[in-house]
Amino acid sequence: MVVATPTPLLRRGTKKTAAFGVPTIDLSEDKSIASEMIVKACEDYGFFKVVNHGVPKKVIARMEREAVDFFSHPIAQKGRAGPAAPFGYGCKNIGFNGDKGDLEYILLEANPVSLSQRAKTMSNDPSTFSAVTNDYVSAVRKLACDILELVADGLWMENKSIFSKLISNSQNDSCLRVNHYPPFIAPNNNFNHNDNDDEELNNHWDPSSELVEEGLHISPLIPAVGSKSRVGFGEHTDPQILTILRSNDVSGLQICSHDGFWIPVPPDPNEFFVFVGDSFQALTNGRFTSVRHRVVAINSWKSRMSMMYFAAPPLDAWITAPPQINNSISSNIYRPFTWGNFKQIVYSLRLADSRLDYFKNH
Ligand code: GA4
Repeated sequence: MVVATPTPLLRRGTKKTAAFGVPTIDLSEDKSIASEMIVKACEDYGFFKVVNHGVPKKVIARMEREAVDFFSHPIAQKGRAGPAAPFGYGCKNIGFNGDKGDLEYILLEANPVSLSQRAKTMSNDPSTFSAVTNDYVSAVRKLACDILELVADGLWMENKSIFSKLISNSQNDSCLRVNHYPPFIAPNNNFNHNDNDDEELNNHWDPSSELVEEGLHISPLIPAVGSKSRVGFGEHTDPQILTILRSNDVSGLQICSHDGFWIPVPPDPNEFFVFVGDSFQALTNGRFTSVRHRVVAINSWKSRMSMMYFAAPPLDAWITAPPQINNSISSNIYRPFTWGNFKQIVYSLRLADSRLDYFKNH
């Protein structure tokens, strides 16, 4: 059985509110229904959740343990794996153009050679770190390929691996990111995380002053004077084809609906969330749209940790819609570009920018 939308979420007391149930696809059941539902979710939201995904619990738990262990180290030790340029350990700085967020993170190239090199700066036991990370990457890559094959089926493509082959290619440029957001306690109960007003970024968090107890991070109270909420990771779309996200049980993720509502997504540590990226939007000639999302600090004593696998093709792969893609628009919206061309634009712009606009046919 394919699970339809569960409990709708209603947010009150905000300017823009929305009712939304995360589209949920059960991958263990009937393929033709699952592929139809995935295509619909990609068209309507660019976002969905998968259950019965086939990624072993052990693989997830081990990856989480390695990441918790890494972030629990003193800042001086973590700093040895940084600064992120773009790979390695980063704290508050995102990208190269001044974007900031209230988080620390690691960004890793998702291939065994780079992982084993990087592991030397990340762990006292590099071979375990790279083995665990490789296992996680292989499992989520398999999940991403399964999903892309279902999409090809749902779009009536003759070649079912037309999308999946891009990310299973040995030269794929995929990466793995682990984000760690500090706990946040709003002052005076005056916290409204769904507010669409201008938000101020409160950058008072200092990871070196954090107390760590068995993986649970308790920070000193963060003065949020003058700010209604804190931005963990600012709004953006992901440039790649598909993103596979898993988080612990701390909320904060919000997605933006096509009509401009910010919708909180309840965390689900047992399942994966899937995001359509910009490259998938181009590959489907705009039939799918990449989902804008962000992470805001939610009242919680516990830190949020999320792991994202960004599935990308090789640098020289062409991103252009195959002729069989049919949508209401007959001509190609975008000029063909390689993933390498696109990445250059991505890194020259700010986090929130709409990068695909640079490749639009006029
Ligand atoms: C957003 C999605 C992924 O996290 C990421 C990010 C990348 C980075 O952190 O280095 C970028 C951002 C992301 C898009 C715009 C540029 C590049 C930071 C930034 C400001 C790893 C990616 O591929 O693009």
